[in-house]
Amino acid sequence: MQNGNYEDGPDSGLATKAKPKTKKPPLYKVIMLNDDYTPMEFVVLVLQEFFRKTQEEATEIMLHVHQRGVGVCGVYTYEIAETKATQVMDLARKNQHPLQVQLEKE
Ligand code: TYC
Repeated sequence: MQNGNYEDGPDSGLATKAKPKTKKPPLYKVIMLNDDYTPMEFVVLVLQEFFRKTQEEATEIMLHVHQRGVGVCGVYTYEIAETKATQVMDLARKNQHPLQVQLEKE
């Protein structure tokens, strides 16, 4: 009989309650590393354009990375994180900046 929790009678010991199958995908931080050569303005622009930060947020993150060596640009599913990291590194390389970003599993 299909009757939810009581499928095999009361106290059968079988856990038959339907669990909602909403598996969350793993998330990845896009981490930005400090260096001595990438201009501050370029980092702020990257944070605004690729990570949808306001100028104030972008400046705050850039200064954090500048002072502490590393900071989080955003958290995404793997494909989005990987795409953003690649786009940022491509743009940096085209502008001859050594800016590095990495993924870190949450
Ligand atoms: N340290 C760089 C400078 O003084 C600025 C900078 C900040 C570079 C953040 C990279 O991820 C970075 N021009």
